[in-house]
Amino acid sequence: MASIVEDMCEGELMGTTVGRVVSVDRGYPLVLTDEGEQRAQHTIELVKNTDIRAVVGDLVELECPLGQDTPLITAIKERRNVLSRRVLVESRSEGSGKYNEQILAANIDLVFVVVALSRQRIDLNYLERQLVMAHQSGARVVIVLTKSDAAPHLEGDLAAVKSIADECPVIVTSTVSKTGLVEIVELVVEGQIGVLLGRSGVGKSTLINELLGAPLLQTGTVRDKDHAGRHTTVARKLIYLPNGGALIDAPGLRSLGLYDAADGLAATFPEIASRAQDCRFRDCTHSGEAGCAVAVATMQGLIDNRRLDSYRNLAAEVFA
Ligand SMILES: Nc1nc2c(ncn2[C@@H]2O[C@H](COP(=O)(O)OP(=O)(O)OP(=O)(O)O)[C@@H](O)[C@H]2O)c(=O)[nH]1
Ligand SMILES: [Zn+2]
Repeated sequence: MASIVEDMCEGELMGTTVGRVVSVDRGYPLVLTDEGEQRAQHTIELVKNTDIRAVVGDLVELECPLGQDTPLITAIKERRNVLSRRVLVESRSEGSGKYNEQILAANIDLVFVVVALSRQRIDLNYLERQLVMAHQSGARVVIVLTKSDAAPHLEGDLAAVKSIADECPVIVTSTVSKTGLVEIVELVVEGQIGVLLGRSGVGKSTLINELLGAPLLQTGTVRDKDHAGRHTTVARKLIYLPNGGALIDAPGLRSLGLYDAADGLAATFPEIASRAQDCRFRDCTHSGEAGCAVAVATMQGLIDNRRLDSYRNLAAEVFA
């Protein structure tokens, strides 16, 4: 790695190179260029007075001034789209917190919403939260149901998932029986970037390792009692597959707060969003207001009660 940096720094100021951010390690983006991966840092001008920082998936311009070991990121190319969540930021001055957007990845073509099959039935409310976030990115959304080798309710779970997201492709996988792996690779064609979004322990890293044919990512064991993972992956990392496509492993995010996700909400609940247009009040929350078209449709059995509750719960967060 040192020799790459030395080569780049040879002579006067080298020209600008463009690279892809493949991970961010303690604030330092790791950037892939034709010369390999290099640890880089933002120029002061770029980050002064802004929260803007390079994230995984970003295309950045790099320069390496004479006498400087670490290449400098002088610009972040305009992002095609982002996958983001809402995080609570402690504010020292005000003594309280405020919500901010945290961009998890940029310039993505696919979001794989990953859910593990198990003895327990799928948590549809949580799946809907993941779908809102995924749809909000504007990327193509694919649901991946992992661990089919240990799935006593496969048929029922699959039917439940299809009943709430019939427009989304669903891929059932197992790294034990090698099921569904080809289907995933076929979606992430050369030049495309997919993100794996799922709870800790659902098998994201194992899946990527299997697709690579090499144990690049550390994987964890799942606690038997509650099937929760141990958050083995520490940083988001973009990994190139042999076919030239790339996958970003987003480690088990403990919270999936929704940030500015009205479009994602409408895309996840089309049967509610379409009827909400006929509600008397534009800001109707469908919680008993007069002239609520969603309530009428629910009474007619056209909207499922659980779906409406889930929608209201997520909408309260989105429109807070
Ligand atoms: N039976 C079975 N177990 C699997 C499968 N895929 C992964 N596992 C197991 O599930 C556990 C968690 O897998 P990981 O790949 O570490 O999960 P992860 O989603 O990357 O977790 P984080 O990195 O914490 O977000 C490991 O013990 C894997 O061996 C599968 O297809 N079948
Ligand atoms: Zn209404």
